[in-house]
Amino acid sequence: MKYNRVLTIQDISCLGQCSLTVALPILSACGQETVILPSAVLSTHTGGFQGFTFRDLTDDMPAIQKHWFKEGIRFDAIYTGYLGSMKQIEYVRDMMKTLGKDDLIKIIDPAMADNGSLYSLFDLKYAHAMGELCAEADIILPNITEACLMTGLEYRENYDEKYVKAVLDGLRQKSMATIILTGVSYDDGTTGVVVYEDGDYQYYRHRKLKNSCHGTGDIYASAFTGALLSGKKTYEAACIAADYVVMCMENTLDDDSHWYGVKFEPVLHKLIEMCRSK
Ligand code: PXL
Repeated sequence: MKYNRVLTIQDISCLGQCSLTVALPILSACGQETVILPSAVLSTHTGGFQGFTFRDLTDDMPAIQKHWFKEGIRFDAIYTGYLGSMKQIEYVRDMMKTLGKDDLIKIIDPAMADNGSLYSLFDLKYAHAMGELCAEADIILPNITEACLMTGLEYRENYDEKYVKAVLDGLRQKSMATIILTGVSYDDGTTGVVVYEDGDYQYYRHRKLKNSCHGTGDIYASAFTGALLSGKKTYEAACIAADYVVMCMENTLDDDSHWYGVKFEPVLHKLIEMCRSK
């Protein structure tokens, strides 16, 4: 299995099973050296809790970057999720230019929206800036809401393949990145991901357990990144991550008190097995 050094930049929601509190364990479980850069520290995530705290760490970023640069620390991959401010998008761009090894893989999950709405701390200006960052990535993992925000296309709850192709074409006009479009569902019982790579579309369809569970986008992007870095091809990594998210949801749905995230930890060994399988 390949051993890479990956930098992941996203917030720490102290409670909430999302962003760094899932990226770090998942990438580590996938056998990768995981370096973290917290974009902000929140008491909880913003999806359903009231009165959460928010410590913006934007101003710490340039000094951390400078220190790493001076120490000669370079990364095989940089993977970003929920960022704390517009300024951070600039800093991430700069880190992608200065802290990568020659064959750096840039993976951007534009974590900012779901189910037709932006998360509570973001606005359209942020969505536009995130679109510009995605233009510089090698791989992007938007859901349909994020793709619409970045392309200006109308968000629809019900759609067909023609609409999904229009969304992908819209993204393609902005970015040459490989696209993993998540949460693509054509009927009530199934959902899946579309992988658009080198001009080819592939759709991986699987059971739909619920419309959405909090944090599954972050778990998906982290598991995808871990599987890819451990040596899987893009489509295979996309399928492994999808299967893992289904397992995490299955492990959670009987517990109504666990509404704020999914119990990904007890099934982490399944992800490890999938990453290790030939
Ligand atoms: O799961 C995405 C996410 C990450 N981080 C924070 C969030 C959310 C979604 O609501 O609020 C702080």
